[in-house]
Amino acid sequence: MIRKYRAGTFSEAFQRIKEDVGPDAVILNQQELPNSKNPNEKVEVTITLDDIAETPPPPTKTSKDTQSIGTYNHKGTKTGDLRHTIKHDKVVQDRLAIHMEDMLTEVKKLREEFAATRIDFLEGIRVVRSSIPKEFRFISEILHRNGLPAQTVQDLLAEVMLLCPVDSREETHIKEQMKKVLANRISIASRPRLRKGRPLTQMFIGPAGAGKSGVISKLAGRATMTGNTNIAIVTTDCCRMGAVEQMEAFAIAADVTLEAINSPEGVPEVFERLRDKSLVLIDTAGRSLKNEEYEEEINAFYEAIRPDEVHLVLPLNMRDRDLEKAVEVYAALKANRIIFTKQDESCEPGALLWLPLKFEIPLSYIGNGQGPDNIVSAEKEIIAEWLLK
Ligand SMILES: Nc1nc2c(ncn2[C@@H]2O[C@H](COP(=O)(O)OP(=O)(O)OP(=O)(O)O)[C@@H](O)[C@H]2O)c(=O)[nH]1
Ligand SMILES: [Mg+2]
Repeated sequence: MIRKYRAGTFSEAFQRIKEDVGPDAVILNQQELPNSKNPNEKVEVTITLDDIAETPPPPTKTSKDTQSIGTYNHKGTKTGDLRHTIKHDKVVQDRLAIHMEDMLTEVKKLREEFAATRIDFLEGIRVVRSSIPKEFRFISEILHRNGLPAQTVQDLLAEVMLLCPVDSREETHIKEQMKKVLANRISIASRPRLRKGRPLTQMFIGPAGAGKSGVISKLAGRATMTGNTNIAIVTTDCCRMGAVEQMEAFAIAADVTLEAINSPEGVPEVFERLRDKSLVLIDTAGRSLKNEEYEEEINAFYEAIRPDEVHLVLPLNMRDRDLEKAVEVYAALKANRIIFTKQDESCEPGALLWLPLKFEIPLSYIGNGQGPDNIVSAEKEIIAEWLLK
């Protein structure tokens, strides 16, 4: 509600306002009325009785009275007439102060919430790391030590924890359950089947020195020992000095047929001769992975022979990243089985689990020494035991 007071002087107007309204009045405007003929209406003061003025009244100028009011106001001198102006400023200030206080409270609250969220987040990470119940820590350490990736270990632990409720967490029980879980995950190739009328053909490829020729002589030896003497070895590794001679020495000793093929063109003739064999093991040369000619050569032999199985031979003591790189290259060369050699020399057998899973190429054999008998068909339980040693 707005009211206007006219008086001869501002002092009179303020006096009347004070008498009428008391301290609640808020002065909106005050001005002189120079054109007024009435001596009792020389000034006009506009007030509002609402508590809050949306905007402060515009500052008044020029007149002596007004000046004096302004001076008073700024100096804060106590006069009954100025109380309203002071009160108006104070209301605005109070409002602003309350507003600022609200904002500060809000900012404080947000800061606290942010700090709490950050702590939760950090706690969350810590929980993941330290949430392995103490009974399972020993097995977690074994798996890490054996070269299994952290994520795989977490997954395995989660599965085993479900199988081992709180009242059955003895070390032997946990280990047994882990062995089962591991065995379930290990990827093994189906066993090769000999058939009548056509030989089973197994080709062996892989990096230089991986153990390809060794695997072939071990498998040939094992076959003859178990009564299958109708086998042959074909070697395409004819360029490397002494490679053929080395295989020849073995073939003579084991009484196994050996054929050497210089180029893919020689394949039909040789395989015609081997038509009645039950098993043909094909050796290849090991060359640098970056050698494109080598890739072409292996591809050309593959196309000419069309073997039933292509075994990628890799040493288990190779570093993880090198293993991955090798599989990337050789998978393109149609490898569909993985053989790990040098298991006896490796102290981190984790790749036996993660590599076949990652590339979806199952395991066939594992070489575990330099002796002629040091080869085993990949078995889930045996590998699971190695991973838990
Ligand atoms: N300790 C151990 N040594 C092995 C194993 N397999 C192969 N070796 C050794 O690794 C070396 C290379 O074996 P090879 O069979 O000649 O390897 P390769 O892949 O035919 O080699 P290239 O024909 O040159 O590409 C030899 O000294 C083998 O005795 C194994 O399982 N354990
Ligand atoms: Mg060789």
